[in-house]
Amino acid sequence: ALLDSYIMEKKNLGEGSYGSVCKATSKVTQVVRAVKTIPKKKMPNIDRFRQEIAIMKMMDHPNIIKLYETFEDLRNIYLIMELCTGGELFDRIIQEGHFTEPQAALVMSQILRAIYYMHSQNVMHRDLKPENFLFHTTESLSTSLLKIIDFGLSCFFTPETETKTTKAGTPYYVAPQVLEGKYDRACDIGRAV
Ligand code: PIT
Repeated sequence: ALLDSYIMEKKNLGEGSYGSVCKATSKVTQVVRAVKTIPKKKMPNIDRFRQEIAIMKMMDHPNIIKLYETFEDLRNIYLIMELCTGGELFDRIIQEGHFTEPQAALVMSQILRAIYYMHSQNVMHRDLKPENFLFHTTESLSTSLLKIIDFGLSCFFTPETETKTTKAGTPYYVAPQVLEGKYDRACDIGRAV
């Protein structure tokens, strides 16, 4: 069980649409991870959740959060993930007021690399927004890696042939073709089909 292998901290690392995340230290290796705790009671759709885990376990890219292991007890399911301490891209944009062109280029190239990789694995994210990119460390923008999080709305797709109809995403950011109910992977880059 989780409690046997990790020491969990009480303080929350972050709170998002994805639930609450805190730090935990492995008793064996002392490595510090992020743990997302999901109460089973609040789980509307177990199959969706299983798919989220399957997708995250597949992903292996420097700009996508890593899922290392999962635990389950009577009340909760726990996801042991890579620890990011640098906060959301959203907050960094607000703090800085504006980005220089070289800074924006660094951010965009990391985002596009992650999306290109995800799509090459036939996975679309469907909820990309500045809240769902975390900086790995608190170092400067130019030295800290960006990581995509929250695969709660992600799904598999069949390239070239399949169009999706499920309306998923966040109102302020969702691509127009998603609202129209006919879209493909291009919804992750905002472009209409
Ligand atoms: C961290 C630090 C933090 C939040 C998270 C990770 C959240 C990650 C996450 C990733 C997912 C997901 C839900 C939450 O579905 O403040 O290291 O893929």
